[in-house]
Amino acid sequence: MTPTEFFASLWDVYTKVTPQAQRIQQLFQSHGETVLNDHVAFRTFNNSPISLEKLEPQLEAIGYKAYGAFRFDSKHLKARCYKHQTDVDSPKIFLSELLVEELPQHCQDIIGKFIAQIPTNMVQTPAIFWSGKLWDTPTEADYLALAEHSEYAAWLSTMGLQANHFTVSINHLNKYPTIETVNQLLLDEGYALNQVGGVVKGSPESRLEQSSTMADKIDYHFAEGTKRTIPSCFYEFARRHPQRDGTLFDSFIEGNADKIFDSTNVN
Ligand code: OOG
Ligand code: NI
Repeated sequence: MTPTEFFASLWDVYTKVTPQAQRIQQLFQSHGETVLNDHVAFRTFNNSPISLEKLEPQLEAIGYKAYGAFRFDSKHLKARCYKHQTDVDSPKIFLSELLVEELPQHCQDIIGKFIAQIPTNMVQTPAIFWSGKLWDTPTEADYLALAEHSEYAAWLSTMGLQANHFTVSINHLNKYPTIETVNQLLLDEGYALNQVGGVVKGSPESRLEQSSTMADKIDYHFAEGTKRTIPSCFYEFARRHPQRDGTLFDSFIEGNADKIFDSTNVN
């Protein structure tokens, strides 16, 4: 599988639950822009058949290599970022995992029920990254119990493995060269932006500025038969700045990422 095929499949699955991404991409295109992706991100459970460690070889299989590692203590997460070894225009990948053992016991029990349903040899090809939820539909009670302690866990219980966001590279836009012009366009079009810690995460001095929409909402039918509108996936916008040596900063920033995660919050 080529990276191009990998991202095309991811985009198909992602835009089915994130129609705003398709619309916003078309909005940029209608202004003459070519939209390139800076990165995509995935979420998973540690100590499971789909842990970061088990998924990583499938990224390596399409030519990717890890080059950074991150910790989010209050969210009980760790993450790594990956870039393509030869194709500099191929989107970067951000892969995080929930440290399940750090959650309260009742949350661990709920997540344990999901993990127990995943075959131990589940990860065989890069297509695992759009396989969605690999367990039975959760109950609304379990979903809400998880959301109280980990929004990430609640989101993952319903959405599973899929790109939780694509990210427009502002560096490749012409008419919207700054994060402020991008955000203004989105606000003018009526999109809700993630406001946690301010709309713009990061600064030119930190070499990375980011903003994101709040996730689209989908109607979800829980195991009890109840229906609720829940967050699906979101769209991000990133502008990278040159470092002292003139090259663009190409990693991620924990202080920014911590707030981007909140784009799928229920509460
Ligand atoms: C990932 C959040 C981090 C970034 O660009 O810093 C991130 C997530 O929401 O799963 O994508
Ligand atoms: Ni991101």
